Amino acid sequence: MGEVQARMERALIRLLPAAHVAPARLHEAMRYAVLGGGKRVRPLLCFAAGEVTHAAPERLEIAASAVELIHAYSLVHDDLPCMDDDVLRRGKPTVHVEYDEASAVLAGDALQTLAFQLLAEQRLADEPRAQLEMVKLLAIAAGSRGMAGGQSIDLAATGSTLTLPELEFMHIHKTGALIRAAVLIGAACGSALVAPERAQLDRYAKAVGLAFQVVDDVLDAEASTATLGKTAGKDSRQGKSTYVSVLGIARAKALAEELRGDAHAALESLGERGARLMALADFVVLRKF
Ligand code: GRG
Repeated sequence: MGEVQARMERALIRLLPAAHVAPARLHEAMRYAVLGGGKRVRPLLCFAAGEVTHAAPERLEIAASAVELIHAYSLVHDDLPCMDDDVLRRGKPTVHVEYDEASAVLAGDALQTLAFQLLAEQRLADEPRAQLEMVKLLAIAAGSRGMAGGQSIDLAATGSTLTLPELEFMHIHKTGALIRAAVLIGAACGSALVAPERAQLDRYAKAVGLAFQVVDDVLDAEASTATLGKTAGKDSRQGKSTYVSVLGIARAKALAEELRGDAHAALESLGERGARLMALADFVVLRKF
């Protein structure tokens, strides 16, 4: 993990516009949002999925950067006063606090478009068609049928109580879609998968995507602001439905375990090629931050 995280940091430093290039304030804000923080879970998943298809790390670091830029943009916009209104992210002031609201909106916008530029700029898949598929996967995952749609449902639902299926629907979109895209895009950087293997990888990605959110809800309820690097306990203060509010802590933890089991089971047919994905499912569920 450390190796991939360090490699990703170097790649992102290189791929983001330099801070001294005009418009310098916007480029500074973009670099502030992305560099020097975060667990890089999506890039880790992207690299691990690339191992299944023997993808070149040079391709994976670009594809994983594209996914991480979308994630970073979503955090910048999510923290804005018009959305979750938060002042702390990755242990430091949020982008609109450190810069200003307009810069935060623009930094998010520009990070999103840079992600697609990266996917279009150089060869990342053996076949042009597979590379176009990556662009489409990321676009759908980030858009109204993915993350942005999930965020919209989340904002609309604040203050009301969701049922378990409604909560699941929201999180499959808000958090799960981008995690799924990270896995499928990583795999697409290498040799083509046979349909049943792709289906198993997809099943894995969906289970891990949902497990990630269940654990996020548990950590929001149980961990401290200092450990998380973001404001803890916010969900209940904002009147949000979470896996903890709907199921209680014990059943939420049991659900995360169940999803970890499902993720493992999905990888069975991949043998050794799925070993790192297997370990990442453990990391996602057992993490403490
Ligand atoms: C603004 C379009 C738009 C979408 C925002 C993902 C999201 C939707 C909002 C983030 C709010 C949030 C706390 C969601 C819960 C799960 C989540 C994405 C947590 C943050 O991801 P981590 O833990 O963060 O991977 P790091 O900092 O480690 O990269």
